[in-house]
Order: sequence, then C-alpha cells, then structure tokens
Amino acid sequence: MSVTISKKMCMIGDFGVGKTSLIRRFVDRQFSDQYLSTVGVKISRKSLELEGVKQRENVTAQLLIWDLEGHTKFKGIAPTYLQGASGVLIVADVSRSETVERISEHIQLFSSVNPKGSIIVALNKVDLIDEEKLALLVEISHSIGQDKVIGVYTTSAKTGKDVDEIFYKLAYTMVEQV
Ligand code: G3D
Ligand code: MG
Repeated sequence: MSVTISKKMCMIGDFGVGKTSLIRRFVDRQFSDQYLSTVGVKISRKSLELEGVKQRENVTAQLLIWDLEGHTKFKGIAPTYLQGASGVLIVADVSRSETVERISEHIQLFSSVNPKGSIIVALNKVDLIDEEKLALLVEISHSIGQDKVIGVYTTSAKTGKDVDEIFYKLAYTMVEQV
C-alpha cells in the first residue's frame, strides 16, 4: 500500500547562491549557466518514492518547492513565503563567505515562523573552491547550525554533487515529522 503526502519546502539564501540552479538540477536534471529569472515566487513540484518510512509502508512524497525568483525582495514576502513550510534548504555560496555568515539569520527567520520545521544547510558551488577552504567553511557552518540543523551538505548544482541527497534527506525528515 502506498500513500501520498504533500509537503511544502522553501529555498532560502542570498541572491546568486544557487537556489534556483539546485532546483533545476534536481527537478529538471540539468544545469544551465544562463536562463532568465522572472520576478515573483516559483513553485516546482516533484514526486519522490520513499521507502522504509511510516512502518515500512511506501510513501510518495509530493514536494512543493518554493523559490524566490530574481530580485524579489525577501523581507516583504517572507511571512507568506515561509508559512506552512515543513522544511527549508538554506543555501550559501562557498565562494562568497559572507553568504555563509548569513546562514544563522536564515535559520532564525525560518524557525520563528516554523518552529518544528526541518532545516538543511547546503554549502553550494563546491566545484569552485579547494578542499582546505571548504573544510573550514563546513566547520563554521556546523557551529552556526548547532542542534537546529539536521545536516550540512556540500553541493554543486553544476556537477550534481549531493543535490539529490539534500532533497531526499529533507523529504524523508518532513514525512516522518507528521
Ligand atoms: P539564486 O537562485 O540563489 O539567486 P542561481 O542563484 O541559481 O540563479 O545561480 C546564480 C549563479 O550561480 C548562476 O550563474 C548559476 O549558474 C551559478 N551557480 C549555481 N550553482 C552553481 C554551482 O554549483 N557551481 C557553479 N560553478 N556555479 C553555480 P550566472 O552566471 O547565471 O549568474
Ligand atoms: Mg533564483
């Protein structure tokens, strides 16, 4: 027997960190260096078959992935954008350390609206920096996230590294949360 569970999840992170690219890699299986972003909120859907949740019943998770397009001002739209989300992917760009420093603000904001929501941190664009720098940023991110974050992942929308992993991990956690 299989059940379908719908879950809203959001992407949060500074402009240009790769939120839309991660969705495109995961949902459309592609990476593009050039595409036009429109203004507003875009919601992508993706169904995932999850095994071994809910007493071993197979579960279909229908993810509704919310993303801010282009330069949409996050501050004004945040409450509507975040409301009802069971989880969030907080994305930073490892080639711009200021985006990593802002992770804790994003965690606070999301938690204030959804105290029980699941949080995953994606340190994106790992194809751009060397291992040593990356190790340091991972360490910093772990200390920022503390107990609120269920995982810190190093991703690349360009190569596809750990992209499926972050969405699946979040989907599993959101579904088990019910
Ligand atoms: P955003 O949705 O968070 O604002 P985008 O970010 O997904 O629009 O990505 C911003 C820019 O970063 C894009 O380049 C995109 O191609 C690039 N990018 C996203 N993820 C990665 C990655 O993992 N590795 C590399 N090397 N680049 C990435 P442009 O040139 O269009 O600004
Ligand atoms: Mg975008």
